[in-house]
Amino acid sequence: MDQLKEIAESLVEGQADRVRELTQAAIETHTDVEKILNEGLIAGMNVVGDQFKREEIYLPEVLFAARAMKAGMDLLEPLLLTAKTKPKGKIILGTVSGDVHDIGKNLVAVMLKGAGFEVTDLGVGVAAEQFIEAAKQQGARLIGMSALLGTTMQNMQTTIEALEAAGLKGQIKTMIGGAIVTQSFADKIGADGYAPDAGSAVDKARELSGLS
Ligand code: B12
Repeated sequence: MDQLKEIAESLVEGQADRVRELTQAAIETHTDVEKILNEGLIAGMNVVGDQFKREEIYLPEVLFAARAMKAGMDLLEPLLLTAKTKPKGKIILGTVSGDVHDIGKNLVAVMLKGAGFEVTDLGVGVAAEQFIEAAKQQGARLIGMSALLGTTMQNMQTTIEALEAAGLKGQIKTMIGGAIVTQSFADKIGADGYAPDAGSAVDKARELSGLS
């Protein structure tokens, strides 16, 4: 079977050890790292997302798949981080309050670091004040927020409103993403930018930092 397809299928089956083995083998045979990520790991996670939506699988299976994804990501991350460029600016990143989904946010962090950004990742369940405090402390001009739940995406707006109340909107820009987020939602809540995936998150961060 095609190597990348096998990674995707093993991820869907939640076999972390197998995903680690296959990812290592793909790296050793010089398969393009972004191809391993997109056509192996992310492709597998997309299948998991569809199956979960159709209720063909349940949370435990999703958790196993998430663990398998992490096993592969741990190997790819150092390779994605071989930054060829000098620092491009600072960004504060996190998943909003009430939300534990961090796979996509972690990918965005890896790609941003790879592109030369200095990333402070606050992790998951990050409150508005934490985003703003960190940005002030680090002198970052950009905050990136991730949300995957209908019930937590409003928390992105809370951060933007808090920035406005502190007189910092415009000075500190906001970029949002996550499977549930759309450009029209970003427009509605007054976010400065939206990106649908980790690759375009880098382009958007460059644009918002005045680097493109
Ligand atoms: C894995 C997963 C989980 C794992 C998370 C593990 C982890 N460490 O992240 C676990 C099992 C813990 C989980 C729990 C839950 N989940 Co869940 N989960 C998923 C699943 C299957 C995949 C998400 C994922 O990792 N995708 C892969 C990554 C790479 O994609 P991504 O996150 O979209 O990120 C990309 C882009 O969006 C973008 N991006 C992401 N963040 C950012 C940030 C910025 C700044 C930018 C610019 C871009 C960007 O770039 C990324 C890379 O390309 C989705 C299904 C789906 N289709 O999304 C459901 C899903 C998100 N979960 C869902 C639900 C309902 C839940 C639970 C409430 C279930 C429950 N009953 O308990 C809990 C909530 C827990 C909580 N409080 O957060 C629903 C949400 C529905 C909704 N509209 O609200 C979904 C959509 C499934 C479904 N169809 O029902 N889940």
